[in-house]
Amino acid sequence: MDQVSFFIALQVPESGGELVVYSLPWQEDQTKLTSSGSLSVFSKTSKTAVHLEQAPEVHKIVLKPMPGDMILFQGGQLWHRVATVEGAKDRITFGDFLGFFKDKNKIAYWS
Ligand SMILES: O=C(O)CCC(=O)C(=O)O
Repeated sequence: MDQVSFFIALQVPESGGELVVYSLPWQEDQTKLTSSGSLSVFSKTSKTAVHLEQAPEVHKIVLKPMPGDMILFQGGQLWHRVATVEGAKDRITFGDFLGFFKDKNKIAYWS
């Protein structure tokens, strides 16, 4: 694993906005099918789709950060989504990413 994401919650919505992280690793041949309220992943190789909320082999954690909390996770390696935000308050986060270049000699940082 050579990439990490970290997010600091600045403002949380009245409802929703949880970060849902699934145990399914991201792979090059996959594409996202849906994202509103759920997430399905389609494999171009096997031509099959996995509905992440319904697949018994896929586990998830649901994180609801409070303002000032920092979440550190493997955002580049694990399928994840942000639940639909409800109410008048926006969800505001400060997000950063760290990862190695291909030759592993340099680290890239972006936010
Ligand atoms: O805002 C978050 O909680 C995470 C967002 C994220 O992982 C992303 O934009 O890929």
